[in-house]
Amino acid sequence: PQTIYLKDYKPFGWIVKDVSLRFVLHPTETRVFSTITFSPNPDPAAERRFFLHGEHLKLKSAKIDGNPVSVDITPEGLTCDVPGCDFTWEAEVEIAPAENTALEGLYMSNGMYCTQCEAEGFRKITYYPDRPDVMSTFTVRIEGDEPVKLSNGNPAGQGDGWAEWHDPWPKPAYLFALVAGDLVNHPDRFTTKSGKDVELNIWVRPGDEGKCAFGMDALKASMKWDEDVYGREYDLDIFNIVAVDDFNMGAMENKGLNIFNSSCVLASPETSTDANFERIEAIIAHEYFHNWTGNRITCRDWFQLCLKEGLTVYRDSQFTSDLRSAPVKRISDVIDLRGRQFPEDQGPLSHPVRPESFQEINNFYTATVYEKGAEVIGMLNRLVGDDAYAKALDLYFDRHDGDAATIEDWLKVFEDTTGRDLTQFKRWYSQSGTPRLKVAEDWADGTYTLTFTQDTPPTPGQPDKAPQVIPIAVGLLNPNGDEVLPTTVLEMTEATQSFTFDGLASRPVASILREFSAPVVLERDQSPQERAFLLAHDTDPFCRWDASRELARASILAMIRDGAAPDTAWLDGLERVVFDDTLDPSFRELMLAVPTQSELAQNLFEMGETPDPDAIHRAVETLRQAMAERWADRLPRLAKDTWVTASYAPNADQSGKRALGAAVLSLTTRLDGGAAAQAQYDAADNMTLQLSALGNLIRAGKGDLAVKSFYNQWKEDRLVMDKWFGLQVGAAEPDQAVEVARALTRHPDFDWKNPNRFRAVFGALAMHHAGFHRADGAGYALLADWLITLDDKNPQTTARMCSAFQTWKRYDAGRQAHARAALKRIMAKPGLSRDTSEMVSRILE
Ligand code: B3K
Ligand code: ZN
Repeated sequence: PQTIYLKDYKPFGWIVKDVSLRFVLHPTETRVFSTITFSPNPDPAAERRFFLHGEHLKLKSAKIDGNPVSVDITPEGLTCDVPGCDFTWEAEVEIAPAENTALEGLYMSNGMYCTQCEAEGFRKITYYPDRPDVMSTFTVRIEGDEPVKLSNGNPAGQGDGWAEWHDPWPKPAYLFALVAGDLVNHPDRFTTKSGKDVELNIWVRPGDEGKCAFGMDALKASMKWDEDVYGREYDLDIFNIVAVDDFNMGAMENKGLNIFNSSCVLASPETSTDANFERIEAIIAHEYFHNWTGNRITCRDWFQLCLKEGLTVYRDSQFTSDLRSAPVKRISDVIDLRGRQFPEDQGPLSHPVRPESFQEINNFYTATVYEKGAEVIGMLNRLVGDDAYAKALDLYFDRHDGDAATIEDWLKVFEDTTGRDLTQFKRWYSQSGTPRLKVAEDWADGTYTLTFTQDTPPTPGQPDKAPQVIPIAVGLLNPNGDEVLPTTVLEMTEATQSFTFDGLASRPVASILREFSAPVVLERDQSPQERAFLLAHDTDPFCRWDASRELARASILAMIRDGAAPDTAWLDGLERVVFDDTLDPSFRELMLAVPTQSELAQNLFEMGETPDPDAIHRAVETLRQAMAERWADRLPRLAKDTWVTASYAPNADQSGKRALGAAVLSLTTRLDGGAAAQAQYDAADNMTLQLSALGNLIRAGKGDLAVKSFYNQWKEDRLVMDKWFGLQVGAAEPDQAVEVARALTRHPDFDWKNPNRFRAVFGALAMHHAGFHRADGAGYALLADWLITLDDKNPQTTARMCSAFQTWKRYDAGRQAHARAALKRIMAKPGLSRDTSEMVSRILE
C-alpha cells in the first residue's frame, strides 16, 4: 500500500466552481449524474495532473463541455486530457448501495439510503477531486419513491418522486450527505441571535419518534451556547439530524444534515442510561459545533484533522462543563485520556497530534488526534488566558472563514493576537509520546523551590525529543490546609527548570498539575501522608481526586507485589469524602471508583514492570471486598442519600445521585449476594437503574433469570439489546468472558455486520482486561477470528478494533506469543484490507 506524506502536499490544479448532482436511487443500480465546473488554479505550486478520485464506480459516460472524452481508469480514479481554460465535466456512474457493507459512500441501512463521506467516501459515489481543500457549492436532485429525501443546505424544490437541495456554502466533498427513506421527524424551531428562524428536525424510523426530544433540546442548547460563548450563529434555513442504525462511528457533521449512529441520538428514560444521555448531549453539541470548526473553516488536508477535531472536542467539553459540573467533566476526561490516549501514545500506534504520514486516514481518527488534540488547545488557553483565547478565536473565524486551513494558520492567530512566539509550543503537534514530568522540592530559608524535569520516551519514528512548553498549574497549601498560593500557571520551557516561591511562613504542600493542566505523566515521590493531606484539603477537585487515585494505586500495587492488605489510612481519608453529603454525589462517585484494571496495567508499564492481569484482577477484587466490609454498616444510609424521588430527568443532579447509588449497590452486592440488586431490578422504571441492577446480579452469579427477562422485555429494541450483549461479557468472570462472548456470537440476534452489535460483544471483551488478556490466548484468538471475518465486509470497523492489541508487548512472554500469533494470523489473511493491514503491521512492529 502507498504511504501519503504531509511534506508532499500540493494544491489541486483546478478550482471547482460548482457541483450539480442528480441521483436516481435504486438499491443495486443507483445512477449518479454529475456536472462539475472546473477552472484552472493559478497557484504555481498546484499539481498539474487532472486526476479525479473514484472507487468501485461503473462509469457510464464522461463528457467535457458536452463532448464525450476518453479516460484512463485505475482502481483509484481516472485521468483524461482537459482544456487549459474553464470547462464543464459531466459524468454518469452506477453504484450499488445495497451491496455496500463497508458503510462508506452511499449505502443502505434498514431499507434507508444514507451516506458517510468523511474521510474519503465521496469517491465511492462519483468521480471527484475528493480532498478537503477542494471546496464548492452543491446542488443536489434526488429521484426515488422514498417519502423523505434529504441533502445538504436549503430545500430548493420538490415534487412527485423528486426533491432538490442547494447548499450555498462552499464545502469539501467529505461533508456531502444524502438520506432517503421512510422516515418521520421530530420538528422544532430555533431563532438565532440575529433573528433568523431555523427549522430543526430529527429524522428517525417510524416507532422511534418518542426518543427524539432529548436530542432536540441538546441541539437547541448547543445552538444557543455557540452564540453566547463563541459568537457563532447558524447559517442555513434548516438543520436536519438523521438517526441511522448501521454506522461506523458516532456521528457525522455533514453541512446542515448531520447523520448519527442511532445510539448517539435516540434516548428515552426507559431505554437509555444517564451516561447515554450525557454522551448524546455531548455528541449533538460536537457535531453542531463543527458547523464553524470544521465546515465553515475546514482542513487543508487530512494531516490537519486535529484542527477541526481537537478544537471541536475542546468546545464540546467546555459546553458539558457549563451545562453540568466542570470538575466532574474534567476528572472524567482525564480518566478517559489516561485510559485510551496514554496507552496509544506509549505504544506502537503512537503518532503526533498532527501525523506526518498515513496509508489509510480512517486509522487516524484516534484518541491522540481528538483528545490529545483538545488537551493541546486547553494548554494554549491556559497559557494565554481566557480573554486572549477569545480574541484569537475571533480572529480565527474572521480570517479563515471559507478556508481550508492548517495548524500553522491556527497558531498564527494566537501569535498575532498575543505577540507570543509559538514555535516551541508547536512541538505538541509534531512530537508524539507522553512527556514524563518529574518534580523535586526544596525548602530552605523561607524559600520553596519546585524543580521540574521533562522527558519524553522514544516513539515510533521519533527516537529523540526536544523539550515542550508545559503549563503547570500549581497551588500551595500551608500545614493547616489553607491555600497560601492560589492556582498559578508556571510555564515550563526547558528540559529542567526551577520555580521559587518566597515569603512563606512554613514549608507548604504543593498541589501540582491542577485541573490536569497538561497531558503528561507526573512522577512525584510524595509521602502517603502528604497525599492524604491533599485528599483532605486540596481546593482543586482534580488534584484532590488524583491524590486519592495515587493512594489507591499505591495500595493496589503493594497488594499485588507484597500481598499487602488494603491501605487503611487511605480508606480513612476516602471515607471522609465519600460520606460527606455536602459534596456533589457525582464527585463522590468518582472518588469511590477504584482505578480500572487496564489503568493499573498502564501504571505498571509506566513504572517499567510487566502487568499480570490475573494478579491485578485479584487485588482489585480484594480491595473492593474490603471496602464493602469496612463500610457495611454505613452503606444502607449512603444508598438512601442517593434516592431520587422526583420523576426521572437525566440532569447532572439526578444522574450524579444514581451514579453514586450504582457504586453503593456494587459494594452492597458483595455482602448480600444480590438481594438489593434484585429488589432494584424488580422496581426499576428507568434503564440506569435496571442496567446497574442487572450487572450486579450477573456479577453475584444470580443473573440467569434477569438476563432472560431483560431479553424478553427488550428484544425488539436494538439499542437496548446492544447493552444486553455487552453487559454479559463485561460482567463475566475473567475465565468466562471469552466463552460468554463466543456463546453470544451464536445468538440469533448477533448481527455481526451491524457495527454497534459487533462492538457490543467485542468492544466489551477487549475492555475486559483480565478476560481479554487471558493467559492461554483465548481472548486474542477469538477476537482475531472475528476481525478476520469482519474485514471482508467492513474494513473500517475491523481496523479500529485492532487497537485492542496495541498493548500486547507489555505482557509476559506467554501472552506475547499468543498475541503475536493472533496478529500474524490476521496479517496472513488473503485480501486483507488496507485499513487493517496498516493497523496490524504498525502494532506488530
Ligand atoms: N468527523 C466525524 C468522524 C469521521 C470519521 C471518519 N472515519 C465525526 C466527528 O468527529 O465529529
Ligand atoms: Zn468531530
